[in-house]
Amino acid sequence: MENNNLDQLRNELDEVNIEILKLINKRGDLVKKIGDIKKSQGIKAFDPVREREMLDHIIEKHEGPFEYKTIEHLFKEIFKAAKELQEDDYRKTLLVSRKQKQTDTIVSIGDVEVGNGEKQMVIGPCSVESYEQVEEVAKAIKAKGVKLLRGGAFKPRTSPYDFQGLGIEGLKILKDVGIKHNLKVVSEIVNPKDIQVAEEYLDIIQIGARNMQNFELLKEAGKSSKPILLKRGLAATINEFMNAAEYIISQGNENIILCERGIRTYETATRNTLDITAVPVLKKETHLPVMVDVTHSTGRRDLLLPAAKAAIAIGADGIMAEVHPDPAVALSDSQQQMDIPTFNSFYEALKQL
Ligand SMILES: [Mn+2]
Repeated sequence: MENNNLDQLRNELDEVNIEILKLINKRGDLVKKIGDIKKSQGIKAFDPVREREMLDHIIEKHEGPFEYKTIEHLFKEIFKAAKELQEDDYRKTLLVSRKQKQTDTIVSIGDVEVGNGEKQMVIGPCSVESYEQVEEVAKAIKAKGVKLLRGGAFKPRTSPYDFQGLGIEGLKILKDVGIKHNLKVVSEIVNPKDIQVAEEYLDIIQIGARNMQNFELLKEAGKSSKPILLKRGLAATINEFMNAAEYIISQGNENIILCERGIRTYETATRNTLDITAVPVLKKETHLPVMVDVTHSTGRRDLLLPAAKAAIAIGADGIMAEVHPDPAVALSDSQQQMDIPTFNSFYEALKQL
Protein backbone atom coordinates (compact mmCIF):
# COMPACT_ATOMS: atom_id res chain seq x y z
CA MET A 1 0.00 0.00 0.00
CA GLU A 2 2.77 2.43 1.05
CA ASN A 3 4.83 1.42 -1.99
CA ASN A 4 1.91 2.09 -4.29
CA ASN A 5 1.57 5.54 -2.78
CA LEU A 6 5.28 6.24 -3.27
CA ASP A 7 5.15 5.23 -6.92
CA GLN A 8 2.18 7.45 -7.50
CA LEU A 9 3.88 10.44 -5.88
CA ARG A 10 7.00 9.81 -7.94
CA ASN A 11 4.92 9.71 -11.09
CA GLU A 12 3.31 12.98 -10.13
CA LEU A 13 6.74 14.49 -9.48
CA ASP A 14 7.92 13.43 -12.94
CA GLU A 15 4.89 15.09 -14.46
CA VAL A 16 5.50 18.29 -12.50
CA ASN A 17 9.15 18.34 -13.67
CA ILE A 18 8.00 18.12 -17.27
CA GLU A 19 5.44 20.88 -16.65
CA ILE A 20 8.16 23.13 -15.19
CA LEU A 21 10.42 22.31 -18.13
CA LYS A 22 7.71 23.23 -20.63
CA LEU A 23 6.94 26.45 -18.77
CA ILE A 24 10.61 27.50 -18.55
CA ASN A 25 10.97 26.98 -22.31
CA LYS A 26 7.71 28.81 -22.95
CA ARG A 27 9.05 31.67 -20.86
CA GLY A 28 12.30 31.62 -22.87
CA ASP A 29 10.35 31.91 -26.13
CA LEU A 30 8.36 34.86 -24.80
CA VAL A 31 11.52 36.64 -23.60
CA LYS A 32 13.10 36.12 -27.03
CA LYS A 33 10.03 37.58 -28.77
CA ILE A 34 10.11 40.60 -26.46
CA GLY A 35 13.84 40.97 -27.14
CA ASP A 36 13.27 40.93 -30.91
CA ILE A 37 10.61 43.64 -30.70
CA LYS A 38 12.85 45.77 -28.49
CA LYS A 39 15.79 45.27 -30.86
CA SER A 40 13.71 46.38 -33.85
CA GLN A 41 12.84 49.52 -31.87
CA GLY A 42 16.48 50.03 -30.95
CA ILE A 43 15.82 49.50 -27.22
CA LYS A 44 18.16 47.47 -25.00
CA ALA A 45 16.66 44.06 -24.20
CA PHE A 46 17.49 43.96 -20.49
CA ASP A 47 15.39 46.17 -18.23
CA PRO A 48 16.29 45.98 -14.50
CA VAL A 49 13.14 47.90 -13.42
CA ARG A 50 10.93 45.36 -15.18
CA GLU A 51 12.92 42.51 -13.60
CA ARG A 52 12.30 44.00 -10.13
CA GLU A 53 8.56 44.34 -10.88
CA MET A 54 8.34 40.70 -11.95
CA LEU A 55 10.15 39.53 -8.81
CA ASP A 56 7.90 41.62 -6.55
CA HIS A 57 4.84 40.23 -8.29
CA ILE A 58 6.04 36.65 -7.77
CA ILE A 59 6.86 37.22 -4.09
CA GLU A 60 3.38 38.74 -3.61
CA LYS A 61 1.75 35.55 -4.89
CA HIS A 62 4.10 33.26 -2.98
CA GLU A 63 2.52 31.04 -0.27
CA GLY A 64 5.19 28.52 0.66
CA PRO A 65 6.50 26.06 1.68
CA PHE A 66 9.73 27.57 0.28
CA GLU A 67 11.32 30.60 1.85
CA TYR A 68 11.05 33.90 -0.02
CA LYS A 69 14.74 34.14 -0.68
CA THR A 70 14.81 30.61 -2.13
CA ILE A 71 12.02 31.52 -4.55
CA GLU A 72 13.74 34.78 -5.44
CA HIS A 73 16.98 32.92 -6.12
CA LEU A 74 15.26 30.32 -8.32
CA PHE A 75 13.48 32.94 -10.40
CA LYS A 76 16.62 35.03 -10.77
CA GLU A 77 18.32 31.97 -12.28
CA ILE A 78 15.40 31.50 -14.69
CA PHE A 79 15.60 35.21 -15.63
CA LYS A 80 19.32 34.89 -16.16
CA ALA A 81 18.93 31.89 -18.47
CA ALA A 82 16.41 33.77 -20.61
CA LYS A 83 18.68 36.81 -20.76
CA GLU A 84 21.53 34.60 -21.99
CA LEU A 85 19.24 33.33 -24.71
CA GLN A 86 18.81 36.93 -25.94
CA GLU A 87 22.56 37.55 -25.79
CA ASP A 88 23.30 34.41 -27.81
CA ASP A 89 21.12 35.80 -30.53
CA TYR A 90 22.79 39.17 -30.24
CA ARG A 91 26.31 37.73 -30.53
CA LYS A 92 25.44 36.17 -33.86
CA THR A 93 24.94 39.62 -35.28
CA LEU A 94 28.23 41.26 -34.16
CA LEU A 95 29.53 43.26 -37.11
CA VAL A 96 33.00 41.74 -36.72
CA SER A 97 31.61 38.21 -36.81
CA ARG A 98 31.92 35.75 -39.65
CA LYS A 99 28.16 35.27 -39.43
CA GLN A 100 27.70 38.88 -40.41
CA LYS A 101 30.24 38.81 -43.27
CA GLN A 102 31.53 35.56 -44.77
CA THR A 103 34.39 36.93 -46.87
CA ASP A 104 37.76 37.88 -45.37
CA THR A 105 38.32 41.58 -44.77
CA ILE A 106 41.46 42.80 -46.49
CA VAL A 107 42.91 45.92 -44.88
CA SER A 108 44.60 48.19 -47.43
CA ILE A 109 47.26 50.67 -46.41
CA GLY A 110 48.03 52.37 -49.71
CA ASP A 111 49.46 49.58 -51.86
CA VAL A 112 50.07 47.26 -48.91
CA GLU A 113 47.41 44.71 -48.05
CA VAL A 114 46.93 42.77 -44.83
CA GLY A 115 44.73 39.69 -44.92
CA ASN A 116 45.00 38.85 -48.63
CA GLY A 117 46.79 35.55 -48.01
CA GLU A 118 50.26 37.04 -48.24
CA LYS A 119 52.08 37.22 -44.88
CA GLN A 120 53.02 40.72 -43.73
CA MET A 121 55.52 41.76 -41.10
CA VAL A 122 55.38 44.75 -38.78
CA ILE A 123 58.93 45.38 -37.58
CA GLY A 124 60.65 48.16 -35.68
CA PRO A 125 61.98 49.30 -32.34
CA CYS A 126 59.90 49.14 -29.16
CA SER A 127 60.36 52.90 -28.69
CA VAL A 128 61.29 55.63 -31.13
CA GLU A 129 64.45 57.04 -29.56
CA SER A 130 66.01 59.09 -32.38
CA TYR A 131 65.81 59.61 -36.14
CA GLU A 132 69.08 57.70 -36.64
CA GLN A 133 67.91 54.73 -34.54
CA VAL A 134 64.64 54.37 -36.47
CA GLU A 135 66.33 54.87 -39.82
CA GLU A 136 68.91 52.16 -39.17
CA VAL A 137 66.12 49.65 -38.56
CA ALA A 138 64.11 50.97 -41.51
CA LYS A 139 67.00 50.44 -43.93
CA ALA A 140 67.54 46.88 -42.70
CA ILE A 141 63.91 45.82 -42.97
CA LYS A 142 63.39 47.59 -46.30
CA ALA A 143 66.34 45.62 -47.68
CA LYS A 144 64.43 42.42 -46.87
CA GLY A 145 61.17 43.60 -48.40
CA VAL A 146 59.25 44.35 -45.19
CA LYS A 147 56.60 47.01 -45.82
CA LEU A 148 55.40 48.00 -42.35
CA LEU A 149 57.55 49.85 -39.80
CA ARG A 150 56.58 50.12 -36.16
CA GLY A 151 57.87 52.32 -33.35
CA GLY A 152 56.42 53.45 -30.03
CA ALA A 153 56.01 57.17 -29.41
CA PHE A 154 53.48 57.08 -26.57
CA LYS A 155 54.57 54.28 -24.26
CA PRO A 156 52.12 52.97 -21.66
CA ARG A 157 54.74 51.59 -19.27
CA THR A 158 54.19 49.47 -16.20
CA SER A 159 56.14 51.97 -14.04
CA PRO A 160 55.49 55.72 -14.25
CA TYR A 161 59.24 56.24 -13.82
CA ASP A 162 60.12 54.29 -16.99
CA PHE A 163 60.73 56.07 -20.33
CA GLN A 164 57.33 57.33 -21.52
CA GLY A 165 58.24 57.90 -25.18
CA LEU A 166 58.91 60.97 -27.32
CA GLY A 167 55.22 61.67 -28.03
CA ILE A 168 54.39 63.71 -31.14
CA GLU A 169 58.12 64.19 -31.80
CA GLY A 170 58.38 60.40 -32.11
CA LEU A 171 55.47 60.28 -34.57
CA LYS A 172 57.23 62.91 -36.72
CA ILE A 173 60.42 60.85 -36.81
CA LEU A 174 58.45 57.76 -37.78
CA LYS A 175 56.64 59.60 -40.56
CA ASP A 176 59.83 61.14 -41.99
CA VAL A 177 61.66 57.80 -41.99
CA GLY A 178 58.60 56.09 -43.48
CA ILE A 179 58.39 58.55 -46.36
CA LYS A 180 62.14 58.41 -47.04
CA HIS A 181 62.22 54.61 -47.20
CA ASN A 182 58.72 54.01 -48.56
CA LEU A 183 57.48 52.13 -45.51
CA LYS A 184 54.01 52.39 -43.99
CA VAL A 185 54.20 53.31 -40.32
CA VAL A 186 52.39 51.99 -37.25
CA SER A 187 52.38 53.47 -33.74
CA GLU A 188 50.32 53.26 -30.61
CA ILE A 189 47.97 56.03 -29.52
CA VAL A 190 46.85 56.07 -25.89
CA ASN A 191 44.66 59.15 -25.65
CA PRO A 192 41.36 59.55 -27.55
CA LYS A 193 42.19 63.20 -28.26
CA ASP A 194 45.41 62.18 -30.07
CA ILE A 195 43.66 60.00 -32.67
CA GLN A 196 42.99 62.90 -35.05
CA VAL A 197 46.50 64.29 -34.57
CA ALA A 198 47.93 60.83 -35.27
CA GLU A 199 46.18 60.61 -38.64
CA GLU A 200 48.59 63.24 -39.88
CA TYR A 201 51.61 61.04 -39.11
CA LEU A 202 50.55 57.41 -39.16
CA ASP A 203 49.34 54.88 -41.72
CA ILE A 204 48.01 52.49 -39.06
CA ILE A 205 46.95 53.45 -35.55
CA GLN A 206 47.70 50.86 -32.91
CA ILE A 207 45.62 50.38 -29.79
CA GLY A 208 47.76 48.55 -27.27
CA ALA A 209 47.00 45.67 -24.93
CA ARG A 210 46.58 47.90 -21.88
CA ASN A 211 44.01 49.98 -23.72
CA MET A 212 41.97 47.19 -25.31
CA GLN A 213 39.01 48.11 -23.12
CA ASN A 214 39.55 51.87 -23.17
CA PHE A 215 36.13 52.30 -24.73
CA GLU A 216 36.44 56.05 -25.40
CA LEU A 217 39.68 55.39 -27.28
CA LEU A 218 38.04 52.54 -29.24
CA LYS A 219 35.10 54.73 -30.22
CA GLU A 220 37.42 57.51 -31.38
CA ALA A 221 39.43 54.96 -33.41
CA GLY A 222 36.15 53.85 -34.93
CA LYS A 223 35.62 57.34 -36.32
CA SER A 224 39.12 57.45 -37.84
CA SER A 225 39.79 57.00 -41.55
CA LYS A 226 43.00 55.06 -40.73
CA PRO A 227 43.23 51.28 -40.25
CA ILE A 228 43.46 50.19 -36.61
CA LEU A 229 45.76 47.51 -35.26
CA LEU A 230 44.06 46.27 -32.09
CA LYS A 231 46.04 44.22 -29.61
CA ARG A 232 44.45 41.72 -27.29
CA GLY A 233 44.39 42.77 -23.64
CA LEU A 234 46.71 40.94 -21.27
CA ALA A 235 43.82 39.27 -19.48
CA ALA A 236 41.11 39.49 -22.12
CA THR A 237 39.07 36.56 -23.33
CA ILE A 238 38.57 36.12 -27.08
CA ASN A 239 34.99 37.27 -26.63
CA GLU A 240 36.13 40.47 -24.90
CA PHE A 241 38.70 40.98 -27.67
CA MET A 242 35.98 40.63 -30.33
CA ASN A 243 33.76 43.07 -28.49
CA ALA A 244 36.60 45.60 -28.30
CA ALA A 245 36.88 45.35 -32.11
CA GLU A 246 33.10 45.72 -32.28
CA TYR A 247 33.42 49.12 -30.55
CA ILE A 248 35.61 50.24 -33.46
CA ILE A 249 33.57 48.76 -36.29
CA SER A 250 30.28 49.99 -34.80
CA GLN A 251 31.52 53.56 -35.34
CA GLY A 252 32.08 52.90 -39.04
CA ASN A 253 35.74 51.88 -39.29
CA GLU A 254 35.97 48.29 -40.53
CA ASN A 255 39.68 48.37 -41.28
CA ILE A 256 40.78 46.47 -38.20
CA ILE A 257 43.73 44.13 -37.77
CA LEU A 258 43.59 41.93 -34.67
CA CYS A 259 46.84 41.12 -32.90
CA GLU A 260 47.36 38.26 -30.45
CA ARG A 261 50.17 39.27 -28.08
CA GLY A 262 50.06 36.72 -25.29
CA ILE A 263 47.91 36.56 -22.20
CA ARG A 264 48.71 36.46 -18.51
CA THR A 265 48.75 32.97 -17.02
CA TYR A 266 50.53 31.35 -14.07
CA GLU A 267 53.47 30.45 -16.35
CA THR A 268 56.63 32.46 -15.71
CA ALA A 269 59.01 30.89 -18.26
CA THR A 270 57.78 33.38 -20.83
CA ARG A 271 56.72 37.02 -20.34
CA ASN A 272 53.17 36.12 -21.35
CA THR A 273 51.63 32.93 -22.68
CA LEU A 274 51.17 33.06 -26.45
CA ASP A 275 47.63 31.85 -27.06
CA ILE A 276 48.43 30.36 -30.44
CA THR A 277 45.00 28.82 -30.98
CA ALA A 278 43.43 32.27 -30.61
CA VAL A 279 44.54 32.77 -34.23
CA PRO A 280 42.32 30.09 -35.84
CA VAL A 281 39.52 30.87 -33.39
CA LEU A 282 39.57 34.54 -34.39
CA LYS A 283 39.88 33.65 -38.08
CA LYS A 284 36.84 31.45 -37.73
CA GLU A 285 34.73 33.74 -35.55
CA THR A 286 35.58 37.02 -37.30
CA HIS A 287 36.32 38.18 -40.85
CA LEU A 288 39.28 40.34 -39.75
CA PRO A 289 42.99 39.73 -40.40
CA VAL A 290 44.93 38.36 -37.42
CA MET A 291 48.57 39.00 -36.57
CA VAL A 292 50.84 37.61 -33.86
CA ASP A 293 53.21 39.75 -31.82
CA VAL A 294 56.04 37.35 -31.01
CA THR A 295 58.08 39.87 -29.00
CA HIS A 296 55.63 40.72 -26.23
CA SER A 297 54.04 37.29 -26.06
CA THR A 298 57.27 35.42 -25.44
CA GLY A 299 59.52 38.14 -24.05
CA ARG A 300 62.43 35.91 -25.04
CA ARG A 301 64.72 36.38 -28.01
CA ASP A 302 65.33 32.61 -28.34
CA LEU A 303 61.60 31.99 -28.80
CA LEU A 304 60.86 34.62 -31.45
CA LEU A 305 61.57 32.39 -34.43
CA PRO A 306 59.76 29.24 -33.22
CA ALA A 307 56.77 31.35 -32.15
CA ALA A 308 56.68 33.12 -35.53
CA LYS A 309 56.87 29.77 -37.36
CA ALA A 310 53.97 28.49 -35.28
CA ALA A 311 51.97 31.64 -36.01
CA ILE A 312 52.48 31.28 -39.77
CA ALA A 313 51.69 27.56 -39.64
CA ILE A 314 48.45 28.13 -37.75
CA GLY A 315 47.19 30.73 -40.22
CA ALA A 316 48.21 34.19 -38.98
CA ASP A 317 48.16 36.97 -41.59
CA GLY A 318 51.30 38.52 -40.22
CA ILE A 319 53.98 38.76 -37.58
CA MET A 320 54.96 41.68 -35.39
CA ALA A 321 58.41 41.81 -33.81
CA GLU A 322 60.73 44.40 -32.29
CA VAL A 323 64.14 45.19 -33.74
CA HIS A 324 66.65 47.68 -32.32
CA PRO A 325 70.12 48.56 -33.66
CA ASP A 326 71.59 47.96 -30.20
CA PRO A 327 69.05 46.25 -27.91
CA ALA A 328 71.35 46.37 -24.88
CA VAL A 329 70.97 50.15 -24.66
CA ALA A 330 67.29 50.31 -25.71
CA LEU A 331 65.14 52.58 -23.52
CA SER A 332 62.42 49.89 -23.30
CA ASP A 333 62.13 46.11 -23.76
CA SER A 334 65.90 45.70 -24.05
CA GLN A 335 65.65 42.01 -23.08
CA GLN A 336 63.61 40.90 -26.04
CA GLN A 337 64.37 43.04 -29.08
CA MET A 338 66.43 41.59 -31.92
CA ASP A 339 69.52 43.30 -33.28
CA ILE A 340 69.76 43.70 -37.05
CA PRO A 341 71.84 40.58 -37.84
CA THR A 342 69.46 38.49 -35.71
CA PHE A 343 66.51 40.00 -37.57
CA ASN A 344 68.13 39.14 -40.90
CA SER A 345 68.41 35.46 -40.01
CA PHE A 346 64.92 35.53 -38.43
CA TYR A 347 63.55 36.88 -41.71
CA GLU A 348 65.41 34.37 -43.89
CA ALA A 349 64.28 31.44 -41.74
CA LEU A 350 60.63 32.53 -42.01
CA LYS A 351 60.86 33.21 -45.71
CA GLN A 352 61.60 29.53 -46.28
CA LEU A 353 58.11 28.72 -45.08
MN1 LIG B 1 57.92 46.70 -26.62
